[in-house]
Amino acid sequence: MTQDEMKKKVAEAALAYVKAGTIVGVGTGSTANMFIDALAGMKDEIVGAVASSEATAARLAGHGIPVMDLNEALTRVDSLSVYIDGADEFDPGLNLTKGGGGALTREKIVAAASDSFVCIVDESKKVEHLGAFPLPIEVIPMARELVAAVASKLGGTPVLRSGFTTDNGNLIIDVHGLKVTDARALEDHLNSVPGVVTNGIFSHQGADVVLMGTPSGVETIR
Ligand code: ABF
Repeated sequence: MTQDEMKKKVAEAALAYVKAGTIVGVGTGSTANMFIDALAGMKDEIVGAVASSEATAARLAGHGIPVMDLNEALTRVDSLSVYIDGADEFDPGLNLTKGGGGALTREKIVAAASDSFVCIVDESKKVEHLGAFPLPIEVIPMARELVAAVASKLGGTPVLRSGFTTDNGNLIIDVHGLKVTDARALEDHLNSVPGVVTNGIFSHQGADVVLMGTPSGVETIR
């Protein structure tokens, strides 16, 4: 099975977590795109979807799936029923690194507004410790050098994502070479630096379930 076929299988398996009559949170990236394509077959059963990026909103709308603003959605319901999204890495505690696509802040907001987070990945995303994938940090432009210095002090190598602006008008610093031994502590530490919008560690908003595509089928990890 190719990597794309594994992604497609997990995207389809995630439909089992979509409840009829609810509003669904939808992530960003190639695996999330396959989920959106699969969700199109259920579009008449759900109230709508909240998107974690402009790209996802456009793809949902292209399928005729009603796209709702998060604030509008939360005036109608207390929370979204489920958030379904990919990841760049996951560890045995279901902590994630996300943000390779640059949508980490909106992804974390939509995940926080959802009752559960179903993460859809192929087996290449499984790691013992986060950190092999460069950790993205969304920063307000003025704080770029301040945040880079903090990342260097932690032993990482900060690299500004060239020519990239987030949907929120900010920059991304990708931190290479970090050894993440305590994902929760690192997430909190980086988020405490003024000018950091958020970082790509999802420990507070970690996955409740990971659906991992393997050559022999979809593995469910809780
Ligand atoms: C988003 O898409 C991200 O947070 C992560 O960076 C990426 C995973 O992409 P893909 O599904 O294309 O591997 O979910």
